[in-house]
Amino acid sequence: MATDIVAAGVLAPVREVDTPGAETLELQRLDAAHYLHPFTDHGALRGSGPRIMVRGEGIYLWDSEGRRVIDGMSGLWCVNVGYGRAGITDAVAQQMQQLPFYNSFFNTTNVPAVRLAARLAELAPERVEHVFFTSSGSEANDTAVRMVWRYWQIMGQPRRQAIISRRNAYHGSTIAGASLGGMAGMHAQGALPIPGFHHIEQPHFAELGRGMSEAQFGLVAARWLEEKILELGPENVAAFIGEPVQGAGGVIIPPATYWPEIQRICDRYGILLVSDEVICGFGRLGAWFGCELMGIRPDLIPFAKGVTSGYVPLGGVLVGSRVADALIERGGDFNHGFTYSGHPVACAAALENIRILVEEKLVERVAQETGPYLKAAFGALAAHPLVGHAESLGMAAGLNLVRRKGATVHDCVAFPRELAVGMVCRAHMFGNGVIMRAVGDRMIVAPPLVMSCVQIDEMVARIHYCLDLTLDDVRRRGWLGE
Ligand code: PXG
Repeated sequence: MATDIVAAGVLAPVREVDTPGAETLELQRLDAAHYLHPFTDHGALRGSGPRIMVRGEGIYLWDSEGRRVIDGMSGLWCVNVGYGRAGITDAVAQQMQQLPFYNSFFNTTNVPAVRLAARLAELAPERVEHVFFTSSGSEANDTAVRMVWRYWQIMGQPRRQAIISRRNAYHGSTIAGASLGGMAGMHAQGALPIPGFHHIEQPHFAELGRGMSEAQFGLVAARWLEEKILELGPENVAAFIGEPVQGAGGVIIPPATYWPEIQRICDRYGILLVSDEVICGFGRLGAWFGCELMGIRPDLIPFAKGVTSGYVPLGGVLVGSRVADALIERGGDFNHGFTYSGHPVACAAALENIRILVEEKLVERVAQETGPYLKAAFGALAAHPLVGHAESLGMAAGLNLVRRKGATVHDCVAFPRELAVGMVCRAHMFGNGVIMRAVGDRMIVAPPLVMSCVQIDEMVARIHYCLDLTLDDVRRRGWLGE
């Protein structure tokens, strides 16, 4: 089967490189000697040597050995308009020449920051008219936390400090971001979460919904929030934060009943709702913001990544009228900000990026054309013997590698965790022209929004081919338990 796809010409063969060239080897040596990578086992990386990406165009990347690969992860959930956009590089170059930097403290501002703030207010949901800029998603979430606490002080309820999040959420790597996040591996490496951050279970139907319909499970999962609020005392609870669809946690798409019930519970207890749109924002799910699809009205919307398609770092928090009115009319000084808040070059990149998203109707295209196409093509991978289930929303998709398939998602038999089958699969993908992320044994993609239906076919064919290679591999290793 695997070789048939290659033979049929669906897949261009990927050039194998046995011995990297001298420059690649030199860069790998320097990398091992000096560069500490994010979220990386440095000892292991030293053994394998990193792949060096040197060029991008559209949905493709090229490494230092000239091998082409489909960037199934949009850089890291961010290159929404694809690589090689001259409009963004021109906008950035022009702004650098005109005014590379000035701060927004002390009664000053700059043109791109003002224009971007106004543009974001147009794109944001109703009653969201203000924005606070940062340079990353982590800083955006730190800012959201500080705003939440300040809001309740202004409102005369300073005891409201507890923030509720979810297990397996990802909200960044700063102290507040990692505390908000529900990643056990991060918490285990320090005194995290810091006090005041609480976690409930995630709305993960395949993992936790046995014996229920999806709709029932959505309500049950949302009510874990209510239980936690009552346990902490509503008078102590400040906010709930969640990603509309959990990204780094594995593209976990909650049942349709989940978010409306979360909104009802937040309303009932007066709690602020924060929709972390660092991944879901700027078209990823087929809407400008994921909250629009989930039927919620968040008070704060942290964003980053897709706002500039990653060309230049930029993040921020969209601030709804409830919090903005309190901060502006009653708050006085808000003692928070970053040197690079409203960086003119980053804001210029964002303005051009948004112009491209609008001009090429990329958000509508994901909603109406490529998102549904990916859903059908990627969903069909569920027929593969190694795949338990596969789902997607917009341009974010995930499938589960299983030892044995079952009649329902709850009857599939998982591989023992320690076999790390996802990493085996990821290596096949990486070696065969497509970048996929492995989250345990869940394989995920979030390709650039410019990916066409023909390119979706190419990506899915490669994924299928690599699933075949992975199946052969795990069978050879005796891991199927047959
Ligand atoms: N919130 C969400 C929902 C994110 O996905 C952040 C906040 C933090 O953003 P910064 O810009 O500070 O990184 C993120 C980041 C992965 C992966 O492996 C995902 C992210 C970052 C690194 C790795 O999927 N998301």
